[in-house]
Amino acid sequence: MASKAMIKKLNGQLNKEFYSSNLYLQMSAWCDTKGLEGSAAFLKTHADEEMQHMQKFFTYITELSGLALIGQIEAPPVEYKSLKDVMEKILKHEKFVTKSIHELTEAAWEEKDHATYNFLQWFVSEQHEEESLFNSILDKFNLVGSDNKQGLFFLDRELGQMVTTSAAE
Ligand code: OFO
Repeated sequence: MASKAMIKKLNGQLNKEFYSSNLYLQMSAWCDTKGLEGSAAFLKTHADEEMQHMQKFFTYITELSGLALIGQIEAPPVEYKSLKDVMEKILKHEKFVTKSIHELTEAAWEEKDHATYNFLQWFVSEQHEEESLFNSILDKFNLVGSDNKQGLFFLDRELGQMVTTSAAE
């Protein structure tokens, strides 16, 4: 059985996942207004994934007979300098989430809460994958250079294709 302190921490993470979803959805809206339709679709799919992460915490807390608490969620930023700026901010945010998941995992280990420790392992892997994904996207931006409009066009198209590919899997 998870402690009250652990339920509180899990609820904290639930709200971070909610914020992640809102952040990526807002970024998707920004991309749409800039004609970056591939990136908008990619980010919208990513926002949906974050909502699924939120739901995983919601379900787990409920299974523990805890009360899942949706708190006040901060509004995400609305303006971005460029698509590269969006991707840099995502990577920074994902690093923040990774740190938070690792702190939770360490707390579960210290409390000998094996079920929660086990539940969190999925998120440890997921964070590793997400950081690696956004690192590779940023590598491509660095390859084409920030002022290369044709490069941006192809990157946007590639991001859009990533949605089609993952939907087909
Ligand atoms: Fe980006 O994985 Fe959840 O927050």
